[in-house]
Amino acid sequence: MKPDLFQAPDYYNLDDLLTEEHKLVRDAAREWVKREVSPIIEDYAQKAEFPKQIVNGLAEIGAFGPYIPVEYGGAGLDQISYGLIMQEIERGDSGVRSTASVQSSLVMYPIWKYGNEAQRQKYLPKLASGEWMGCFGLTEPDHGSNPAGMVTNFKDMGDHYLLNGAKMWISNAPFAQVAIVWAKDESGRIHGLIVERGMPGFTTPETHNKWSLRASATGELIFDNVKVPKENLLPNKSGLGAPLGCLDSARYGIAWGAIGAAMDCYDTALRYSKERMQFGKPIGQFQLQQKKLAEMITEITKAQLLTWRLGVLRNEGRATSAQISMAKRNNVDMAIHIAREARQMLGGMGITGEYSIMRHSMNLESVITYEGTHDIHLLITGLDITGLNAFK
Ligand code: TGC
Ligand code: FAD
Repeated sequence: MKPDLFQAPDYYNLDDLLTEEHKLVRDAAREWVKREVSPIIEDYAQKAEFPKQIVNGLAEIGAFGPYIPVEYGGAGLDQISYGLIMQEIERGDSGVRSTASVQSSLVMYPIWKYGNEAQRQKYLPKLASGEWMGCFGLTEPDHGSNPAGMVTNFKDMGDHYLLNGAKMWISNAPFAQVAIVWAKDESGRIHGLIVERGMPGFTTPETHNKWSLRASATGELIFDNVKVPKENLLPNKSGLGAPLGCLDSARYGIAWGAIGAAMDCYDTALRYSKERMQFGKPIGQFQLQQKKLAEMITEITKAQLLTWRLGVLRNEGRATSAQISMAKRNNVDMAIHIAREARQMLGGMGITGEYSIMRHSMNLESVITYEGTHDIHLLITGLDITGLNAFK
């Protein structure tokens, strides 16, 4: 792979909107990605393997629980710092950002928000340091966009719960020590359970042959009469709103992350357009190529503004789920279009692993599907503005 020459675009001087702390956090993540992710990631994506050696580094840059309080091992940062870390990591690879998103927003967040003090003390510091990795089981083979229909269930056996069912498409599943599993009780109410690797009847077969997110490990969670201790139930929230609340946090991180992938594709195509000569000129001198680049930087700038504003609203506790949906949908769509255009600008070189663009493009096919598909987020916006529910 070519050396990482990334220079972040900031067409509207958005750095002026960031605090010194934001810039320090972002720059540390950016340097770490250049040093530890860029040199190895293409190889791991080609091998379809998660680079486990980067887990400690992810913990050191605060990627595991950026906004979780310091007393639980988190970094105690604000929402914009969290977003900037996700942006920088996804600039390297969406699969690495996935690992961090799941750990932070889908495992640490529910333990912090819906768990009791003993659960927080037991799990959060180990998850923040990367000693333990976690995964989040909501999707099932027959229930993806409609998690309310889930069939995974648990029965109260007096001194423990008995868990049965299966989850599919679960990031980090093949190596996670801890799984946050969403399952129905005997009355059909959804609860979160903390399931640990090693509990008899719990297996995590890996999903192979993905063309997307290859450097992230994906798997199933299978529960065959798993005895879950009663103290592993998350006591402070139940119902579908509990997992959806975690998704708000993860979708917000993805909105920032997608900007990172788009910035990397734009920056690569811009540099290539000045170096690649055809018909005696750099290709960047042709109007058609300039149109592509001009539209890319315009869309990136709009997404940066949308997302920064969303971060401010989240810091103030005012961001709505529908606003988060809009940013996730817009930014991933923006990034996938930029990846496709940038890939074309590199001609044949664009399909190789010499450059990051094709990997970003393939990765974004997962990002546009997980955490709510492109169409589901459109319908969430539709519901919000009309008051009419397309899901019912
Ligand atoms: P609905 O009746 O609308 O809502 C049920 C309850 O949930 C509440 N709620 C929310 N709460 C918090 N945050 C949100 N975003 C919420 N959205 C809804 C709602 O108020 C209600 O509460 P209550 O108290 O009245 O019961 O639910 P619905 O069944 O009609 O479904 C709505 C829909 C389709 C929007 C929802 O099911 C949805 O978002 N579906 C998409 C599923 C999804 O995003 N799955 C993601 C799986 S995890 C994943 O992909 C991880 S990828 C990780 C990685 O590698 O990065
Ligand atoms: P379906 O729900 O079957 O949707 C198929 C198509 O129908 C989509 O285009 C969808 O938009 C459309 N559709 C569905 N309902 C409607 C409707 N009402 N109106 C209009 N169109 C509709 N899940 C987890 O729980 N944890 C994870 O860690 C996780 N990681 C993932 C990692 C990867 C690499 C991938 C690919 C997925 C992951 N997922 C995870 C699952 C992901 O959240 C689901 O794939 C996603 O929610 C969509 O569900 P589905 O694949 O079953 O598609």
